[in-house]
Amino acid sequence: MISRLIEIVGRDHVLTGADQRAPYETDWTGRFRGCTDAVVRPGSVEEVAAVIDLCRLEGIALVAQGGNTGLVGGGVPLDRELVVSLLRLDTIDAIDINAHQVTVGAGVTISGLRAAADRAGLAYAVDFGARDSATIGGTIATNAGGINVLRYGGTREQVVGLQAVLGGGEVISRLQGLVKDNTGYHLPSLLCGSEGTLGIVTAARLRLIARHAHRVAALIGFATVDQAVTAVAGLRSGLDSLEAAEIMFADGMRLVCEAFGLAQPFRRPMPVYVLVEAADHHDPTDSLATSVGGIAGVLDVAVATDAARRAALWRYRDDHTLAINTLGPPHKLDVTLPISLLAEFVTSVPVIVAGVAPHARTWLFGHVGDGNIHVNLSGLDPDDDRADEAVLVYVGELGGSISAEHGIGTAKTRWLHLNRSPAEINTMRAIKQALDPAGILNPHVLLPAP
Ligand code: 2HG
Ligand code: ZN
Repeated sequence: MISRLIEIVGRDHVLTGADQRAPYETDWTGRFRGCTDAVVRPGSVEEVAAVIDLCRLEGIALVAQGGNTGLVGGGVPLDRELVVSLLRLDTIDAIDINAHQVTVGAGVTISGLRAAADRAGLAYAVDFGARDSATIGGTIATNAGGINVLRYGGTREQVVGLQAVLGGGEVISRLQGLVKDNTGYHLPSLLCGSEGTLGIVTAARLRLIARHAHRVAALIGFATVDQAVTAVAGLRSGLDSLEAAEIMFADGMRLVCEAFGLAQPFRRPMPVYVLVEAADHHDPTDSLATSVGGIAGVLDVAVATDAARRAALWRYRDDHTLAINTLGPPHKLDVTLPISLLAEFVTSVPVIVAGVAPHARTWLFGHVGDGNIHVNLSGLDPDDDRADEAVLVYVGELGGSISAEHGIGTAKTRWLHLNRSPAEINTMRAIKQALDPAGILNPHVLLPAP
């Protein structure tokens, strides 16, 4: 098998040494650790197709991997799968200014694409903390969300077309960039969010957006979640340029400041923090200030217009993930709640967790603009998922989603039924069977064992 893989991609791109394989075998948090016999790094769609075809014929399971920033154990070889790394597919075609689109390889990072779009006077809408490592292919596989969903939607909304190799080795390709194209099932939408179970994305045609020359960020302190939610609703109505609205809490803020030696943003800690950013062709600072001025319950505000001060405010938010990881590999839950139940959820979750795992700590933060809260639990054994279950069952009872933007991976397959009916799960199985008849693509991800 190894020698046949070498024939396809070349000796340098089949990694078998323990040191070479190690970075591909463990996830970013360190919670999901697997092992593989080889990491194969194809350099073209033809090579991806040949690798899949070989695996299909030999009945060998594989896991596709981009920047390995996933958080649900969906991109590492937990069952000794072959790892197919897409990082070499890193070309960015010339930006199509007239179409506001670009075609890029699956291995291009979010930062790389954002920089290329910026040079052309445009922007890519999806953005989040792991931007320097996360790849286009991985973000399509997981339908990644991030901080700008409020204004531009998630990854699926940016994907105009895809090139991918399906489980049978067939290549499907639709990269012409036709925005209007009602010629049957929309396969890019189907592959987006399929977590590598239906095909491996090799390239994408992506929508670009206008680049805004003026940006302003504001960190606002509140006493309660309800006040924060009402404030964000008000900002959304009054401020077309609102791009992000993130929520943090006193304990997370303290942890970030302690972990990285940062000064607290305000003279005294706030129970709830909301970080907002607005971007426009004209300076939105006055509009933001007027809108914030009309909000009830604001305890304190810090406004940042220049890039350095905006970055300093965003550090408080982006560094939550890193700060929590300093406490050991966390359990990560990523949920969406109906916005009206957000305050109840935030109050109840630590109590629910403490009832099941008194030694665990609950950390909450997330994208308040779209109801997405990241629930991180520290102090738990990697395999002890009683607290995870308690939280996810509660999310299901509230009518929320057990995976907002990170995917189901291997971590949450057993709870898929909390959100999806037997008819839906059977439909997903039928689609999987049709597109990956040999069942070799990420076989332990997304769908629970029958
Ligand atoms: C974020 O919003 C990411 O920062 C990661 O989705 C969330 O670390 C997490 O739980
Ligand atoms: Zn997030």
